[in-house]
Amino acid sequence: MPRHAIEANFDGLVGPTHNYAGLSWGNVASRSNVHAVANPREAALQGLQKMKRLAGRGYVQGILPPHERPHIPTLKALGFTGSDADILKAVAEQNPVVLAAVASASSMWTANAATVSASADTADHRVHFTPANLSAKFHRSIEHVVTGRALGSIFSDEAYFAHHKALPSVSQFGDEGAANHTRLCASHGAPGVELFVYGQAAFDESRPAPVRFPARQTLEASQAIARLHGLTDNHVVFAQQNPAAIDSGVFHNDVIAVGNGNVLFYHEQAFLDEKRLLADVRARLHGAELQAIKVMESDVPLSDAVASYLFNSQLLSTPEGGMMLAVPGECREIASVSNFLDGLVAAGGPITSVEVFDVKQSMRNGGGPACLRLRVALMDDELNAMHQGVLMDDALFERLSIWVQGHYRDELSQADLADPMLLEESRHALDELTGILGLGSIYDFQR
Ligand code: SUG
Repeated sequence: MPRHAIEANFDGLVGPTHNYAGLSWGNVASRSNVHAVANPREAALQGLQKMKRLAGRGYVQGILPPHERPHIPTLKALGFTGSDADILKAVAEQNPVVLAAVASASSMWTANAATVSASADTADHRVHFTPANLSAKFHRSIEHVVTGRALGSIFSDEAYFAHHKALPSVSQFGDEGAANHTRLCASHGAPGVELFVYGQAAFDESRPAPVRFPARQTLEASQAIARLHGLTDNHVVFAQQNPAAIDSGVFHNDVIAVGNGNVLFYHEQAFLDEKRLLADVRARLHGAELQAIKVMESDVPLSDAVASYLFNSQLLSTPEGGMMLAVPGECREIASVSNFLDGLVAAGGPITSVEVFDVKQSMRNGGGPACLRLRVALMDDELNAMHQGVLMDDALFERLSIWVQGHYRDELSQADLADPMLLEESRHALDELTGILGLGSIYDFQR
């Protein structure tokens, strides 16, 4: 009998410096909204609404805090000196793109925060965490240190939880975390198979690779994480993403596929060798039967899938035994996708309902509902052992809504990033936040 377990979803709380800087080449939305004026307050409230709705449905919903931005220690490491205000002035004049990078609120997309392996799959039967180095993009490569501190603070009991350092921060070990990692299983507490989807084999130039946009996850990184987490061959499958999809704007696997339980929902162009992937997964499902739901190009063209973020949805088991697909609002604005979703539910398959979530502020930077969350499968005793202060309920929702209203601006442009007051406001807000969530001192300015 598998032990009882749940899947907790940890959403990244959007930070006070949320802005549109066009930093992610290969991410269509980020590039097309470059220099639009952002609304950090609305962004954070949209995220909180999403968390509240899911928590209200009985899902275990956690929060990961935003990071300190603009990140002055990174600017100091790059040779900027003087007071914080001097540093901001100098970088804004000399290299505004670097300022935008160290000011990005990108830690909100916690699907990229880490890879997490369930204790039912790992050799030592602990839950394993590896923060992603995110080495493909400078603005994201500075996230893993604070991500590691936050995860360490929340999952501190070494009897249940094991933490690893991020992989070496070079492109050959580029790691984008759970966005390229899907756990398939009979139930959350049962042994499962962890599917790692990579964009490129870094040390073998003879293998296919995208030509237009970068492959952000390498096979070598995925293999290293599987080793670190103690995943034996019968718990792991490595499969290559279709390079043509990456070149069409699918910069992470979670933009073209999502899985939950024994269901894998994906676009026909998702994988380089789909047949082999399905066979490899089926051979390791530990008694469960894989249900593959393939979406054909003739029903939903890849460009519509990318524009709507159909696959960047959360697929969640319902108490009635079905599954709910939590989609971004954009899915109802594109006819092919909206029609497909109606047909999907009417067909009477494993996906029994579709619910729409408004995360537009995040979507404009290429982050849908699934980008905003990190999944952690937890047995009952592991759930009890983690820090409870980050779990969403009505009281925390109220508290955090007031906190956002009190600290966040409702307009942020690129010029505002150099404002020393923005840094002050953010630090003040985050200092209060670690108190509300009971996380201790996780930020550099608190140490
Ligand atoms: O890494 N966008 C993020 C979006 C991440 C989405 N995550 C998943 N698919 N799991 C990225 O490309 C844009 C920031 C800017 O341009 O200001 C950005 O970092």
